[in-house]
Amino acid sequence: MARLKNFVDQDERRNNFKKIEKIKKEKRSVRGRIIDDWIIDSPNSDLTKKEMQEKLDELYKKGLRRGRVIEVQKRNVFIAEENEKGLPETENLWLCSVAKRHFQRAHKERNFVVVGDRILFEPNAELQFDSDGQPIDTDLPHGVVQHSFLRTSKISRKDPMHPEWEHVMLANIDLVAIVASVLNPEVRWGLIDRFLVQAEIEKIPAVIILNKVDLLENEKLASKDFLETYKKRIAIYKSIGYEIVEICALKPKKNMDNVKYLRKLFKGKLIGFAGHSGVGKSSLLNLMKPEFEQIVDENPDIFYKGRHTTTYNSLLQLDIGAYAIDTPGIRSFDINNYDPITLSYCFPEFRPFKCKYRECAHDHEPQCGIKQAVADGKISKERYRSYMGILKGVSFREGEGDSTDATMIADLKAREQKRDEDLAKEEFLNNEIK
Ligand SMILES: Nc1nc2c(ncn2[C@@H]2O[C@H](COP(=O)(O)OP(=O)(O)OP(=O)(O)O)[C@@H](O)[C@H]2O)c(=O)[nH]1
Ligand SMILES: [Mg+2]
Ligand SMILES: [Zn+2]
Repeated sequence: MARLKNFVDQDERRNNFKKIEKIKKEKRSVRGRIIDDWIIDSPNSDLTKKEMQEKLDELYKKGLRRGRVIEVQKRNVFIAEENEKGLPETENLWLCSVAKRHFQRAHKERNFVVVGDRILFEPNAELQFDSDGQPIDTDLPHGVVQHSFLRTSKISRKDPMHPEWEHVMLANIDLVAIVASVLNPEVRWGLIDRFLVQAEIEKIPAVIILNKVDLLENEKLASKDFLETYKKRIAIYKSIGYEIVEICALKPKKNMDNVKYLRKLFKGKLIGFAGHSGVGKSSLLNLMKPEFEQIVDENPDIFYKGRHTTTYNSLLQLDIGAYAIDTPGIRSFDINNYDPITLSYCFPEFRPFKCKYRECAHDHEPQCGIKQAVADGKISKERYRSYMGILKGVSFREGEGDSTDATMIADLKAREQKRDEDLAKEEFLNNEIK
């Protein structure tokens, strides 16, 4: 949900036309000039810690302030000023644009500025313009983002439109909540595995939240086979040591223990919520008492329409003493290609087993400790398959636990078709009886 609405006065819009043209011209003129002082604490700089602090103190003296990006709307960045402890004060908001000299970089990087980023901004009373060049009228004080701090962690994927680009989805989080619904839409274990790999790479703790467990009681939706596989999967993740919480966001009173458990787990952290659209990320967040309710579409069939209810990433303060980033559901989650050693490390249950060759990809190599462990039932076949899928770069397209748009939509369509056929059959029978 967009945190703040843009109020555009139609008449003023026309009057500002000339101003906008002028600004566009200025923007064009800075292209071609590369001044890369975006990351203020870049690891490439040879400043000592003390020198870095002096550099920062100088900037603070000049009037720059520290802030946290809480929402990005096209070219506008909503910032919450950080307090002494480095925590964002979400009641102290600023509407900022990014300094023009960084535009060159912004053109090349999709995720130049991401929700969760820590930045330095300069208070400034200039009028702000949206991506269509329209002025924005808000009560918020204005500023210009001058620098960003290096991200301490991130969850990213390959940009679905440009696989060679990285799409950073979450930045500077302390915990990633991987949210899936058990059914409607059906849990995609492969997607969970890919999120876990990203969390392991970045050393971010993760919790798997399985929502909509109420649907497991519906025999039409949850067959015996489904339930069996489902229980087996939960046991697998638990045995590896991952936190996994089953919940029903619609009936919190019925599973208060788990709600309380999550509240305790979340306390004092910045949690990034990630998962498919319609799995209940916003519904879960609402149980954590956010500063304002996240919009949830009550229509249980929303996921059939492939439309997102949450449309922007946004950082919220929670009443339980934590922060959360709500994200719009993703359709596909294709991660970077990793070499076998790095990828194996991201499967913690693989770590105790040794192979003959250090470079072993655990594929066709002889005397492979991992394959032996799979054969001995010490590593689950399912997770091994996930590993192979990610290694070969096919897991997001085919195979078990797949989570692409294409398969998800095909799956939903097949179910819709079956439902229509059942209804037609019922109708036909009713007519026959008459
Ligand atoms: N049966 C059932 N439905 C639920 C539960 N939690 C949420 N829902 C429904 O699932 C739908 C999607 O919930 P949201 O919270 O909007 O899902 P989201 O993950 O935020 O979706 P996006 O914002 O599109 O990414 C809504 O219609 C909710 O009412 C649950 O525990 N059980
Ligand atoms: Mg949502
Ligand atoms: Zn091996």
